[in-house]
Amino acid sequence: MLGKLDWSAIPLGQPIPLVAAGLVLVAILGVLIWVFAKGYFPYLWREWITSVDHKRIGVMYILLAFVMLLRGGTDAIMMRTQQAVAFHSNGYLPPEHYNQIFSAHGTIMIFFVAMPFVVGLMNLVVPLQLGVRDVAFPTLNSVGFWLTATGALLVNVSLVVGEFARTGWLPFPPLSELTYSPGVGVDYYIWALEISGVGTLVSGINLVTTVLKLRTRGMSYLRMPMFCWTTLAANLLIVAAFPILTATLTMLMLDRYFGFHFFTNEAGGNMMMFMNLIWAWGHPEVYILVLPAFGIYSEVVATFSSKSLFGYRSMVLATMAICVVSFMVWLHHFFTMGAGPDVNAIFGVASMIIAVPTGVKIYNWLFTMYGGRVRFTTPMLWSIGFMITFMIGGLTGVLVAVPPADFLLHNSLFLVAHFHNVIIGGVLFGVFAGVTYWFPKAFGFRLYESWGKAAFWFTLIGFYMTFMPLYVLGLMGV
Ligand SMILES: [Cu+2]
Repeated sequence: MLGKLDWSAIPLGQPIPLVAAGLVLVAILGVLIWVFAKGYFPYLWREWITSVDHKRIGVMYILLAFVMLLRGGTDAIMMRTQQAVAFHSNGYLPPEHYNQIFSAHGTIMIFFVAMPFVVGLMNLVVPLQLGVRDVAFPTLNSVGFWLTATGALLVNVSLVVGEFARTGWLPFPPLSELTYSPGVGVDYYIWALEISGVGTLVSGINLVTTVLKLRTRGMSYLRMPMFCWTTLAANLLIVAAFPILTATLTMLMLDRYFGFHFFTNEAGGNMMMFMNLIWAWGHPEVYILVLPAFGIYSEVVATFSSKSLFGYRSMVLATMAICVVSFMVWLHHFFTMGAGPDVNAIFGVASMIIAVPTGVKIYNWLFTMYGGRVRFTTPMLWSIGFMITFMIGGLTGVLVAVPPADFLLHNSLFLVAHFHNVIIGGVLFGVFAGVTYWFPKAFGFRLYESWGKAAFWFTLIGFYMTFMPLYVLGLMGV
C-alpha cells in the first residue's frame, strides 16, 4: 500500500532537514494544542476552513503565500550561505541537498508564493469591486484553494520524507526522466504541481465567469475598476495556459511511470518538445502574475494622486494586448535551441513588441501622478519603487529578447537578475502595495504606516544590493 515508502525515506543521517522538520512539527503541534485548548477549533472549522466566502478564501490564500514566502526565503538564504561558505571548501550542504533547495526555492516562489498572493487578492477584492455577493461558484473556489494548499503541503513533506526534485524550478528532461532522476523527487514535483495546477485552473474559470457574468446593475465593462480588467486578462490566461502545464506534466508522468518516450533521449523522444510546451504555459504565467499587479498599481496610483486614472481606455487596450501577445513569444526562453535565424527573429520581435503596451501603462501611471495631489503613503511608495525598478527589469528583458545577445546571456546570472528584477520589482512590490492598501477592507483597521515605510525601504535597498551585482557578474560570464 505504501509503495516505495519505507523508513529509509526519513533522512536520519542528515541533521539539517531533520532539525528543520522537528522545529516545524513542534511549532505545528504547539499551534494545534493552543487552538484546541482555547476551544477555537469549531470556530476555525466552521468560519474559515470550510468557508466558501470569497473574502475568507482570499485571506487564506494570502496567508498561505506569506507562510511559503518564509520557506522560499529560507531556501534562498541557505543557497547563498552555502555559496559564500563553500569558497575553496565543501560548505555545509551536500550537493544533492543543495540542488533540492535550489529547485524548491524557484518552484515555491512562483507556484506557492506569487500565485496564491495574486489569486488571494483577486478573490478578496474583485467581487467587492464588481458589487456582487460572491464569486460565480463559491464552493469550487474553496476546492481550488485547498488543492493549492495540498500542493504546497506536498512540497514541504518532501523536505523530510524522501527528497524533492533536483532539476531546477521546471523539470527539464532528460534530467527529469527516470534514467537521470530515479528517486521520488521529480514525482513529488509532478504531483504537487498537477494538484495545485488544477486548483489554479478552477479558480481561473471561477473568476472569468464572475467578471463576465456577475456584475452589478450598471457596471458595464468600461466602468469596471482597472483591477477587474487585469483580473479578467490574467484569468483568461490561466484558463488558456494551465491545461498546457497539466498536460505537459502528465506526459512526463507517462514517461516516468509507463515507459512512454515523449521527452526521452531514445526511442524517438524529443526533449525540446518539453521546452516548447512548458514555455507555452511559462511565458503567459509571468503575465498571469504581473497583470493583476499592474491592476493594483492602477488603483493605488489613482487613489493617492487624488485623480482618476489617466488613459483608462488605453490601459484596458494595453492589458488585453499583453494578454494576446504573451502567447506568441514562448520561444524566447530557448533561442539557443537552434531553430534558426528566421524563427528566432520572429520571436525576438514579438517579445520586444510586448514592451510597447507595458510602456503605455508606465506613462499612464506617470500622467496620473502629474498635476495630482500625490500622497506618499506605503502603497504609493511600493508603486513608485515598482515603476523605477520594473523599468530596469523591462529594459534588460528587451535586451535578452535580442537573439544574438541572448546567446551570450543565456543561463547566466544576468538572466537570473532580470527575472528576479521583474518578479520582485513587478509582482511582489504590487502584492505588498495591494496588501497594505486593502488590509483595512479585510480586517477593519489600518496597518501601522511607519512600519510599512520601513519595510518598503529595507526591501528596496535590499533588492538593489542583492540583484544589481548579479547583472554585473552575469555580464562577466558567471
Ligand atoms: Cu518569456
